[in-house]
Amino acid sequence: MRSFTLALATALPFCSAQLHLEAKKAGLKYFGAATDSPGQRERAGLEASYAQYDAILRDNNEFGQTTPTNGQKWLFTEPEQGVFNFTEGDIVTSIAQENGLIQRCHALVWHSQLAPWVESTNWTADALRDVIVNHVTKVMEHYKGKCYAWDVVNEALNEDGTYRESVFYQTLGEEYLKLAFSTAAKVDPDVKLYYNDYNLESPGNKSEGAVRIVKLLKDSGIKIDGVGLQAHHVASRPPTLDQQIAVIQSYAALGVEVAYTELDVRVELPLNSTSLEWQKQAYKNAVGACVQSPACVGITIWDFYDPFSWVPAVFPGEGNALLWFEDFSKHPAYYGAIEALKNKTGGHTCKPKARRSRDAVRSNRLYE
Ligand code: 9MR
Repeated sequence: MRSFTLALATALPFCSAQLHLEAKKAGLKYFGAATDSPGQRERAGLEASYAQYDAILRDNNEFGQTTPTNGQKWLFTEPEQGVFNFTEGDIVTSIAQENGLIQRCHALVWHSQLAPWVESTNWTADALRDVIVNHVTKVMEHYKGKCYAWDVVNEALNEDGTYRESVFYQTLGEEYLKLAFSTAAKVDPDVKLYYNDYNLESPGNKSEGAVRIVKLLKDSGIKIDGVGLQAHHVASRPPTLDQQIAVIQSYAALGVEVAYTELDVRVELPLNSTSLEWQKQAYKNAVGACVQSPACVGITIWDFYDPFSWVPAVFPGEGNALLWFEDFSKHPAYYGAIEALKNKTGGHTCKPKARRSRDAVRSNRLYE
């Protein structure tokens, strides 16, 4: 494997490309990375890395877009009924505005990271309608003019395509989706309204569920502009390029746009050259599916720096799902993403520029 890599390396030109720059050349609106407000992302022992992290996030050639990973969620924005707090969300909005980044806003109606009062109350249908309308209205009014898109409803579907039994669905049935989207459209007619979920990246029961949601809204005359593919993939079994192109087409056929909203590709630990190569292919195929699909407007990775990823806490034994290792060297997958972007423009495949760091050698990484 190593001699193969070295042989390839001598034949290829160096990469000087960066993600957002190449994404724009390939016709996308953006390549972005979600980020957390400092209070949420802090990890003991990593304080020294913040400056380097901030510089990469603010490099407009690397990233042209950001999403707050947590700060705009219900738990933070309306922790008590009628009491709104935008402190966490505003931190990321300021980063976006100061650095000219497009902001995707996330997420208005979601069963998770919901303020406890919403779940612990036994609502009448009317009372919960008022709660949804008030939440969507107040949060969207606060961020009006500052978001390219809103994830209006997040993760409403089970894997088999049926509706998740959230407090919203149990009380209102699918009416809650109509209410959330129709309210959102009234508050800000200029922002793109998305349905966002995971495992929507290949055709199947769940993607058909998303198609049904788009149709439900459109048939009722309610505005929906996009389907967000979270794309939390697994390096050993990601969707193929063709599956992703086909499923994007199934959404596009309904007249909505598509975005990769939370892309990451988790790897079983410890890393090895095979799993890093799988990860590279998985990134390349996700990015490639977007650039090859006219309906796909952009790609967001769910943070870019491995230590700030949600993965290890939720999937023990897995990690390194993003594009920058802890020592800030880049994953092979970074170059997979660049290759996919350049393929669109006829650019050449390239080899990574940096030399392998001592750390990388120690952990048997083949790139950098
Ligand atoms: O990255 C987010 C993490 O910090 C939170 O602890 C977690 C709580 O569920 O949410 C993570 O982001 C999620 C996103 O908002 C919706 N799709 C799944 C993401 C990963 O869990």
